[in-house]
Amino acid sequence: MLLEIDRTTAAVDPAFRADVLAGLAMRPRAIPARWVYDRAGSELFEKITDLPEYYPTRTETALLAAHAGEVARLVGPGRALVEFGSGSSTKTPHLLAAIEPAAYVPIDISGDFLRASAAALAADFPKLPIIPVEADFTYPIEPPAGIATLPRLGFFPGSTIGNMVARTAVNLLRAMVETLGEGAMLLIGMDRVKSPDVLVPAYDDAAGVTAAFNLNLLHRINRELAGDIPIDAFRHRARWNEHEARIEMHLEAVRDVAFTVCGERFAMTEGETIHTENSHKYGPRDARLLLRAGAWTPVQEWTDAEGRFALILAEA
Ligand code: AVJ
Repeated sequence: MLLEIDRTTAAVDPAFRADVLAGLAMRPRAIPARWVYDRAGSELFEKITDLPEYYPTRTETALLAAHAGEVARLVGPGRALVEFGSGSSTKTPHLLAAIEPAAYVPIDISGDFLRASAAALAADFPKLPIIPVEADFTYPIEPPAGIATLPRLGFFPGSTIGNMVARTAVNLLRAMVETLGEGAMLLIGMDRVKSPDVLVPAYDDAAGVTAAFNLNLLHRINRELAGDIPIDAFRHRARWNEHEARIEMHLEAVRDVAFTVCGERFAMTEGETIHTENSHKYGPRDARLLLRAGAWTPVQEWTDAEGRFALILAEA
């Protein structure tokens, strides 16, 4: 029998508490994006990927479907495919079918998601050794014994790298060189700089799913950190920051508001925001420069007809 963890009695996550209390005390206020992705947040993100305004997922999936054969030719046979932040792994089947790797190693910080998607893939690829690793991939990871001697191809789709500021992104790319080892290659998805007329609606959709995704952070704080934040005092904001070339998500106070989190009092004035997520966008040169700074050499790249999204293959 498999028992669910009882979340209502679970202890306060000290890292969540520390990040929220420090972030609310900071000016401007900001809470790291990783806390938006609890179970409810991850489910809302899955819904975002189906929205008409949110082009990245379907554009990247189409690129993979169209070019997986060419990727296979460039990376060669017999590699272990290591996917970083595999989540629900919806894009992976295209790649697995084309490159026929010697093993598949999905790495994710959320064990729940990891096991469910590994089980689904196992049904479709019965002969493929699947070795899930529950870990934080922002640090180098000791590869599992099953792939110790295999050359590796890293897969980092979804423009997840866009969540990070350049310094953090470079550190992560360098950690990936360590994790993937000698002769490694990396297939990475990066969203491109484009008109704010396309970008802003992608992060502020008409159906309000992205708003619910962002506001979920306040619900989570109330639930897990004994908060009394009045949710209706906040609205979702998506802003294009031209200077930083990124979409920023904020929670904006629509009136003066005071609340308590973990026994600490906070007051915000109307119009003040809590910065909750960044989504950096990269022009073609920016993308290649970031990869080089992260110790990777770009080999080949594919983009859609409108140049919205890029899939880049690089070697260590
Ligand atoms: C999961 C970070 C790639 O930046 O496009 C989408 C997150 N947030 N809509 C992105 C997100 C709001 C997404 N990433």
